[in-house]
Amino acid sequence: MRRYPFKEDFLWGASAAAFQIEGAWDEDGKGESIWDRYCHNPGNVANGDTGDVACDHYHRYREDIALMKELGIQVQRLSISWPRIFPRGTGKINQKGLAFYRDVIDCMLENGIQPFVVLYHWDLPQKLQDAGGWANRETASWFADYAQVMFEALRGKVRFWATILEPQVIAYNGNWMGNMAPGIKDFSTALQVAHNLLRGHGLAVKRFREMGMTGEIGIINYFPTAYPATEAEEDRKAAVRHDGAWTRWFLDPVVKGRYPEDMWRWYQEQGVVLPELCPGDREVISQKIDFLGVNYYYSDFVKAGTDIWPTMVSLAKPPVEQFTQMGWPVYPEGFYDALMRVQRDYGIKMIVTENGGAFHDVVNWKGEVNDDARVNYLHDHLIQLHRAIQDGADVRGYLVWSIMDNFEWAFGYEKRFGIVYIDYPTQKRIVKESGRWYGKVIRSRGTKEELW
Ligand code: IFM
Repeated sequence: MRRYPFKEDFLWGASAAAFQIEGAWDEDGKGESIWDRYCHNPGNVANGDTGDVACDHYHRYREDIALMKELGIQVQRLSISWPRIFPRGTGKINQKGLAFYRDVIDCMLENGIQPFVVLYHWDLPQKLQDAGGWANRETASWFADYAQVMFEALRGKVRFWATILEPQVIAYNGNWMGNMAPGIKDFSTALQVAHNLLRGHGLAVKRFREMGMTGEIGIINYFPTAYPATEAEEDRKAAVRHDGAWTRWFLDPVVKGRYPEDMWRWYQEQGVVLPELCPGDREVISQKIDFLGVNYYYSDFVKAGTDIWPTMVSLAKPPVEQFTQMGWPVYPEGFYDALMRVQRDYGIKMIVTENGGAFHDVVNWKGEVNDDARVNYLHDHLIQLHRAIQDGADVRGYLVWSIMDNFEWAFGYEKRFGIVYIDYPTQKRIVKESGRWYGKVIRSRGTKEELW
């Protein structure tokens, strides 16, 4: 038996997002978001599910925060719903929306939980989408104005802020593949969206500094490690392009102040219309950040091919035995590699802001959820995290996805990621085996042999 002790000041917690748990989609003056619109259009989301009620966290946040405390959560990541604050995206503030987040954060603080606030977790006000969404350069400035309101409203209460969560998914799934809101299918639009998301990020960081905010600010990216499927040179190059599209395109401008040249050239050769770069954009995007949020779930095994244009790659069958309910390969070594790679190529302080798995959970006759598969997933990934830290990765915290089952976007409620089970018809919460196990890891900082 081995032990995997983490340092005393290592931060342990969990994550969730406004649209995925809050519900109350049109209450107390909230405006429509692109995800409300997307769900309400039949055929977009599995089983016709919507975010209208979700986990009803809007009305049950006190109960949920009490549960977080019981589990030993030290840091809880939440996101702010932009249309709750600005129903039309800009203009008049909805005071009830602000009051809700002040109450949630005060309640976390009273319970000894540090709030970690994400400003944009995908629920753009529909009014702004009607004006072109993130493809419109002005959206970045409206985002900074909204961020400024939140900085002022929560000044002194929040230690960790993140601007944009997984810009890759917003740009690609929402605007290239069209399998998420707003459902657009155009690669050039996706790159323009990506550029404005990064500008919005930089403008918000600038405001944060100008306002003399205390605490730390960063951006959260998604890191599927890209491995060549074979040793063939063309597969190696394909993996470099896949990584270029999903990781470097979004991180190089922020940390290194420029888009990756190999990808820029490749896209030109493929006839892609590249984003409009204006004077000053580079400087705005590359504002100094305090940490990078790393989300890791699985890795990709890549070969040269024609399935995915414009990168000209195909995805190979992963060499693993286990897949999650999402069909994602379970590959904890990819987590280690992702963290080491960020350390090597970007040399930046990290917080793991999401890691976890969806599995088929059942409530047994005793009313318990014995989710051994999730315990194993977390166990194996935490061991890799520990290894990466030992080997020099500067990782300061780990937040599991997710504190509770929730609305998994186009997959609806069927896919369960929580360490707390939600019985949607009754809204009853049941702490899963993984929640109890994770609580013990937190309390012991990984020092207890029997946990491993
Ligand atoms: O549920 C999502 C979350 O909103 C963003 N990161 C990935 C999770 C699992 O798909």
